[in-house]
Amino acid sequence: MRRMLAVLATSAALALSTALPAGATTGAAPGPSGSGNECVADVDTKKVTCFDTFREAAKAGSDGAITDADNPKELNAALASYREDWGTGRTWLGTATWDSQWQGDALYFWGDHACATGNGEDYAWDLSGSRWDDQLSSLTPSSVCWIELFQFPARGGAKSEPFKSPAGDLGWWNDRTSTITFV
Ligand SMILES: [Ca+2]
Repeated sequence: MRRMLAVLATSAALALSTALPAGATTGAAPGPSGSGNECVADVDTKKVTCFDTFREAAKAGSDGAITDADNPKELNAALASYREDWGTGRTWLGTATWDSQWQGDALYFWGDHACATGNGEDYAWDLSGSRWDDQLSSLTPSSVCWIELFQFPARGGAKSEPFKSPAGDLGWWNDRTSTITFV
């Protein structure tokens, strides 16, 4: 099992190094491939792929390393033990959902490292030009990143306080986010 995971991690790193756009930290997300409502947003490649179930999305986001997580709690636990074993690997950063109380279409953000300690931005995702622009209504930060929202594309307009725990109702921010960042 460990050997298989190591091979997976290596091939994922190779795939990443060829697909990573140089210097790109934001940019309009391309349309998703796949037909489900559970969508993986890869912050490194900017690719969105959708699935029918949380479990399938978690498996894809982790490049096949996590095969049996059915909710954020199970995913956090699986990733924590994965990091203990391997020290690194694909990481779930947080989730944004279309409706309040974590209902509707979900965008699961994945990256190649956990957010660094402190308030510096680790990742940004520009929602403008995608169907998620001005639609987010609830959030679930992972255990390794906080989430900050911006009103307009390219970190424009109002900026939220960091969301450090799940928020089922975004208040003023309901349907107003165009850039999401992970800090
Ligand atoms: Ca909404």
